[in-house]
Amino acid sequence: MRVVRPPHPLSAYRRRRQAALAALAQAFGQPVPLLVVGCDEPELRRDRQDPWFAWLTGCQEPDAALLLDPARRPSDTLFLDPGDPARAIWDGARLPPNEQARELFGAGAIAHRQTLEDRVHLAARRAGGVLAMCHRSREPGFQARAYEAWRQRLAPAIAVLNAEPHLAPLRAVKDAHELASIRRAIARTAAGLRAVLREVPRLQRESEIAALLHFHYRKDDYAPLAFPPIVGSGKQAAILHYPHNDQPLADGKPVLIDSGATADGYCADVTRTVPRSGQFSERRLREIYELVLAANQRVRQQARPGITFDELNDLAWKPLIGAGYERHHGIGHFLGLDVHDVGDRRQPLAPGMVITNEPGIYLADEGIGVRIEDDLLITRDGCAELTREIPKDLAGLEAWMRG
Ligand SMILES: [Mn+2]
Repeated sequence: MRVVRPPHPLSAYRRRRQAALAALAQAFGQPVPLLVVGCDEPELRRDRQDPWFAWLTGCQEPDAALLLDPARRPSDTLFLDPGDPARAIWDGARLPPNEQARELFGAGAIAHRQTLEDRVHLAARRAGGVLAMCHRSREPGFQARAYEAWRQRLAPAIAVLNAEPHLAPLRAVKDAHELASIRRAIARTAAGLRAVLREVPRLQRESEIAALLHFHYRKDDYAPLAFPPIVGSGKQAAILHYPHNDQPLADGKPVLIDSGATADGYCADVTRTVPRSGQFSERRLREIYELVLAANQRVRQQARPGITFDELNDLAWKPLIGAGYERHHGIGHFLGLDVHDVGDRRQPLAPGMVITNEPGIYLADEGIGVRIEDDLLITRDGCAELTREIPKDLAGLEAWMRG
């Protein structure tokens, strides 16, 4: 039996579950049960565990679910699906819902997935016909689809409320264990970039860079990448989410590399833009690069509790716009279990939040795209640049490319 332990101490998950119930009771003015469904087998293999489910349980089993019922003691039940025993020869055996599994995940109670629907009805009826689930309207994913399926299944007797706006503020502030995971994802990304950047002058195609990143980010434990790498040379560097990575590396042009490893499901998200030759010898590229670097540094200097994304955007882009360049995207996003993690971008930043700092200038006509992206932890009096080990000044990058 393959046993995957939760990456963080069980007390951390318990604390998150308790905080979630408390936040919902506060938001809805009464205790409300919360259902969070884990990914099924195909979804898990294609991507990774649903972030809400991972955050609350640390459980990687397929077809699992968590029900928090504030009217019960203990309030948390983890549902596991042992699956069809005949499938074990194909997919490996699953964890059965027994006492060992309950202890492994530190759940208050454990139950068979078959009993979930009855338990949901019971919990919702006791709460006056309401149940909360997480529905993300920005970039909806697995949980949003589960929300819709359960909403239809439970209507009209039970109303499904959206827990996400009320739980997002909790997940946006990372605890020490989450920060350790993010730091590990970044260390993995730094090691990968260090190994790959020195190869760039000898490589011929974007695909070689992308494939090497996959190798280095996954070789330790086959953890998935945070997202498919974006490796764009020349005019492809000016396509923000360039997905193909299949063109030759153009001589005398920059290569934009936007990628990130994961650790414990947590993401790194780092962009470096480097000259294909290994040297910033083109005057025009240097000029653009320095402008973007200055924007990146302005944001790093000002990122602190109380400041908003709007203010950081002004700091980053106003001088660039003043110099005649266009703003194509926001300065950054929250980072965590999701690459574009949950959190309210209109609210002031607070200690424990992790954001990206990624200004860029994109000149497709000139075959130049430059983005410099770091990951920042908001601290009590400013921010810590978690990606500082990865150079971004011209000399530092050239040194890494020399090997
Ligand atoms: Mn990013």
